[in-house]
Amino acid sequence: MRRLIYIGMGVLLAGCSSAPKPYGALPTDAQVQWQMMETNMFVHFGPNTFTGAEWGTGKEIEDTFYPTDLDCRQWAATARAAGFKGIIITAKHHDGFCLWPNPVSSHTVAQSSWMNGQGDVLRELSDACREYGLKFGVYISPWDRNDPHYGTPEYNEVYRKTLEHAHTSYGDVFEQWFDGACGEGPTGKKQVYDWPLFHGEVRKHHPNAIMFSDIGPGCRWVGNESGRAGRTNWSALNVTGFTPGAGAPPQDTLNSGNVHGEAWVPAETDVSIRPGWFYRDSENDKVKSVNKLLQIYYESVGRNSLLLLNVPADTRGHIHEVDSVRLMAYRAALDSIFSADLAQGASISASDTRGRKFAASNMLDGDYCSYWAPHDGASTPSITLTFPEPRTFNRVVLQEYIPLGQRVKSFTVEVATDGSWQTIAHETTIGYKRIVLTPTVTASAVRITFDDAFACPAISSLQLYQDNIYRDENQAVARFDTKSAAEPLVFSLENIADIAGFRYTPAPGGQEGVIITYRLESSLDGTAWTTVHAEKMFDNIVNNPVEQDVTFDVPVRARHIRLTPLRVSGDTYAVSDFSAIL
Ligand code: FUL
Repeated sequence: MRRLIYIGMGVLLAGCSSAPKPYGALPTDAQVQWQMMETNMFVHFGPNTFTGAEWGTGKEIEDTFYPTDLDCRQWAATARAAGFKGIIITAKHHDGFCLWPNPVSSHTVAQSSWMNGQGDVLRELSDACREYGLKFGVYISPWDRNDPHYGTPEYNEVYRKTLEHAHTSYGDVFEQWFDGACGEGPTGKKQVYDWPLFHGEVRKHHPNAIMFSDIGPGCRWVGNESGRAGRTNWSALNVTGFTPGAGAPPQDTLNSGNVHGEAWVPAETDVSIRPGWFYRDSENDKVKSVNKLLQIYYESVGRNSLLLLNVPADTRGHIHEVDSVRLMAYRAALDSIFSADLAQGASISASDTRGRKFAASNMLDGDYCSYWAPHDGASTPSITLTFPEPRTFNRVVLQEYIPLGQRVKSFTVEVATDGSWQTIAHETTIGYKRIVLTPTVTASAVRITFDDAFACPAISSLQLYQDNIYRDENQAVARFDTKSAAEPLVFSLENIADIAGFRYTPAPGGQEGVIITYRLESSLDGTAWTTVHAEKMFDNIVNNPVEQDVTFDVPVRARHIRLTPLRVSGDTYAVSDFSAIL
């Protein structure tokens, strides 16, 4: 009888402090390690660097690729100084050209006269990554416009061998990028990809490599190329019945994940520091500003996503100085924002704690593996930070302990000012990391209430910062005119002039409300109009809704230009800039 009582007490005590049970889809260790990298650098490099194309045709001669001074150590030094943890290189883009010699293809650096056919970009980059303590990853496009087998079942074996060669020649590979793009069109070649074969090949050589595609399995596309993860962003995704590419879930699903998704497939936000993915001299003055890069950081890393920022190499084979200087300024800005955690030195308490091991103080100890958790079933638990003296901040960082799954559905941030509580944010998901942008407040205490969760919250970290650098340009969205889909835009000069082209920039805010195709006319008097372009498209604009500069074949003499949208993503559109280029 006594023994039974002891055993009973033992169970009771253990129950008091036992760890919360995991909930829902869970990450592998490799996925947790990957997410902790937070920011990586993408490098687009290949024949397009020399032709100015975004998508090569596959017919480029091998000599097209001719970097005059390849320096992968400079890429690695730049990446490291900018805080990236790894580099992913376009080893083979859609044009099929391989940046490393391999026997599977006859369209590689070995067939070019660069370094007399002895060059190997993957060798140089993987060595440089090792030297600089960075991880090395590869983008190898499934879509191939050069390989004669593409569109036949034989291509799957060709592609497997390509993967095999790249994955067995350069040491560890932390990420394999499977791009879902295919521009073959309805009458083009159709390739039925053997995904299990490809995944098996990567897994065989690098069991911990994260495989990117629209639907994972390691991580998923975030659904746009503009650097924005969903404000609600679940790392779980329903993948059954979907394939990468045309068979992928809708882009807004990729952007937010699925609340009860069956598999852990966190979002990776890929975006370029320039308008295009490949280097062009003409874009040297269009490298994203520090402010824009900070916005991207907040809307990717700060929304439970990894950021993969593309910094293309130029025709020398260098990261161009405009980009590297910008990256250093971006790094300095992040360092200054995130140097002083204003939660440190505060006293912290919780409305409920499941045991000493899960104390609220765990959120302030800098150790991701220790976390606060309340009892199962505690309703709307909260944590409160109280400062010795009022503190001023505008960023609230929260991290869930994701080995237990993504659990929090919504939370509220309140601050105590003048003795009363006021709400400054009400948000949904947290995940690995959430950075909430709040108004600047000076408060004597902060309270975070977990309004809704699928299982008791498990919170690793709570931090507070003051950002005096970032200006939220999205606040200005309301300033932009919203127009109905066919309403034209008119730009008028003071006098008649030779107009070289025009610029159109969609309002910030996403893929909705973007002009896809248009008619462009000119006029001397604003009454009689002459067609310049009867129907033209802004290529890739829905995925990448950035500034578009369109140059006319010959300058147009006019005082007015008029753009009439023919196809718009949505019922209305909003514009931040429409103007003539002289
Ligand atoms: C897209 C590609 O089509 C672009 O060229 C670029 O490589 C981007 C990262 O992925 O799907």
